[in-house]
Amino acid sequence: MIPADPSFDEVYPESSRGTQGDKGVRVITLDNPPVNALSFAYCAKLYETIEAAHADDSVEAIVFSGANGLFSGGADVNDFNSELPAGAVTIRDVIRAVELSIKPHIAAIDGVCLGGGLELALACDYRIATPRSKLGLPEIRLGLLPGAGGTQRLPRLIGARAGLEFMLKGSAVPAARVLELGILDELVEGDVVERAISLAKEIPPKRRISALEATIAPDVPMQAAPFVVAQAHKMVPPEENGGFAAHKLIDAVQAAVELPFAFGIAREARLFDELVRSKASLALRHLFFAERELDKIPPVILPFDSAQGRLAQDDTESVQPLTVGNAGVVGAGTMGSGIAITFAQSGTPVVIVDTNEEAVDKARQTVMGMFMYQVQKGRLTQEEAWQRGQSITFTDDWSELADADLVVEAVFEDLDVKREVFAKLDAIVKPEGLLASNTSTLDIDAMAAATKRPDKVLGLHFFVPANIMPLLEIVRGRATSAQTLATAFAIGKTLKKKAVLSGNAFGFIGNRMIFDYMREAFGLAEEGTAPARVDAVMKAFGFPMGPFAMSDLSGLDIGLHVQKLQGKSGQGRTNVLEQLVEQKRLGQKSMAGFFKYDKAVGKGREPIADPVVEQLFAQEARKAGIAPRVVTDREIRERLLYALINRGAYLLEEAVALRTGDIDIVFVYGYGFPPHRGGPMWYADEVGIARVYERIREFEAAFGPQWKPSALLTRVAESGGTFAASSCFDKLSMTPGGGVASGA
Ligand code: 3H9
Repeated sequence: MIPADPSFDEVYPESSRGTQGDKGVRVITLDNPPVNALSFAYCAKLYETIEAAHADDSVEAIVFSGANGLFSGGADVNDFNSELPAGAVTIRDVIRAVELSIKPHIAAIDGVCLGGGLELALACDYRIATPRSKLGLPEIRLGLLPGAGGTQRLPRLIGARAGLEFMLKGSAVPAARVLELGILDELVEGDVVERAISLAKEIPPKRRISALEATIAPDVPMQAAPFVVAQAHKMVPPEENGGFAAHKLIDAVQAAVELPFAFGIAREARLFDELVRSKASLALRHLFFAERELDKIPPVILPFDSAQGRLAQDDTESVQPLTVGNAGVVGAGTMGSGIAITFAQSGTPVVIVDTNEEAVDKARQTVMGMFMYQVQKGRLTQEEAWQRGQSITFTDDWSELADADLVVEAVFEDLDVKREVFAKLDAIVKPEGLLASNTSTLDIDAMAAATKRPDKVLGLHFFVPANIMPLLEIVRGRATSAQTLATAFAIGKTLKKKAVLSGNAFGFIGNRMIFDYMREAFGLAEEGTAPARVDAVMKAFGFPMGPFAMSDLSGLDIGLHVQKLQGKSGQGRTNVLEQLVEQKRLGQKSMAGFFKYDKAVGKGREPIADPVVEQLFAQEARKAGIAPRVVTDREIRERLLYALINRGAYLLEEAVALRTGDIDIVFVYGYGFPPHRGGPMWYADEVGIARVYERIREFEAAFGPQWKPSALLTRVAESGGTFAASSCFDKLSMTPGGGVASGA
């Protein structure tokens, strides 16, 4: 018995109920804005619609299509957070109704077709799509597996190896490639629904992957399929370190290889249920939604007009971003070149300027070399590389920036130098152009003050290498306007970055937190723990590299420079960092830093423990009167991670970060925090805020005031709550540009 949903007619438009094509073809259009998600409520009505078509003798065939510019984004991820309501209709029931019908079904796909949407299509007799369509089973990215028959139908359709690869990658694959794989039957240049109707009128023979057709497609001989499955287990990360869903997915495909269809479906459902409750999936689903929150900016943070006693822009919804049709970059070093490549990759013409010809030539070579490398790797065609090269102008003539809609400066990290650049840009760039700094630490307001357009000044903090790293911190100054911010988020989308808003505070979100993390790593080394051990513990937690290898990668000279900018609060009770820099141990780039590097080991990127550095730490610690301590792996983990969490809580309290999810996105996409652990703030909730707080108090007693717990952390711990459930905004009264008037 399917429960009725009385509000459906209001919620879902007419097209959801199906229209009669001529000669008995019923077109059922998935229409559940914004992404036609197959929620329980929507599936209930879809099920009714499908069953009505099945019961109607005048309907000879059924075509599924999608409204809102896509086929379907899959099952509604929100539904997974609650228990299945009694009598709920799921995508599995819808698919079963399709499967049990003797009438032919055709999926007419135009646009995105993902997850449960593709599983519905897989249950149809035919699948046709427009060339712009993209199809995928991305459940693995949510720590899940395709749970509506995908793991059973796909291997039967295209074979175990190809099916596994498709599902383990979880990408949205262009239709042309999906056709090659054999998932689609036809690519349709014109109207895909029209084509599906005419195909349906031919009443095609059934081509359905179901209980009736239980054998697996032969991309590998049947005998080899178990071998493919066994190999796959070896190729994915271990279960406890981000590979939980992958192993379950492989188990499900093994069931497709070994068991009759109905048994395979049952196994898939059991494995899906296990995953949906797993910590890793909860964490990944948190990140999915956190990512979609990023550009939702509460008006409370916008510039405050103190004379009027109200926000300068009182309606963010109505703010339209400016169009950025071309961009400029100042500074042709590694960072500037990377930013220019990022713009070129997105199809935005860019001018890159430096003061001397030598730097400009070097940048030209770096950028062109990068495009050629991508051609060699098969990621770009010669023509694409040529086009990208053409879209970048290299020059030492600053006047070429005059027409730029946006200029990003990426010069030396020195406030005086940057202020000079901003003053110069203000005089050259058209008045409506935005001026951004790529600083990783410095004061955006001080730069804005060097211009007559502070409302158009902001930070755009890219991460190295800028053309590869997905994170972008958008930094708002006191005067940055809502329109400037809206434009920055639009640019973030164009550049395919995860753009996170930060207040204007030293180090913004990511670096400010990483300084505390590094402080503890350094402290542990000073207390006698080898850098290699600290790194090993953090790698075991899931980071791709530990803190010392990360420092070596970014450069010890850079670390020392930042430490000096930080002043007293900088890391370290000893001068080990200074000494290493004096010895020209600058990190990976000089083949020695905290670790040694050898070209023969891991292409010179593999850190090799160096007793010399351990001795240096011991010697300097003795001089500074730091007693050696024996620490457990757990303490190493706690000190590094809880330092992140406490600083994250301060940043929320100070409204530098807007939401815990924003911080988590920064750490997952900018610093390699293991995604299956959801980011530092999500992880804090998982450990329990009370427990984190208690340890932080112990560290405060043992190590000093740098461990003072934040007021927010204290409040959440005392109330027995979680970060996820506590919003900063309802408790804090904000002042312009990121300050907080009272922490009450
Ligand atoms: C699945 O199918 C399991 C099955 O195997 C069977 C189980 C039994 N659910 O990304 P956007 C929302 S698991 C709920 O900004 P775009 C999103 O939160 C699912 N909500 O748009 C946002 O809401 P808001 C497998 C969803 O155009 C709004 O839609 N499928 C879902 O850049 C717009 O999203 C996936 O993993 C969803 N499935 O990209 C696909 N999808 O406006 C996940 C989106 O309130 N989705 N929303 O912030 C995507 O990849 C992209 O959203 C999509 C659109 C490509 C569809």
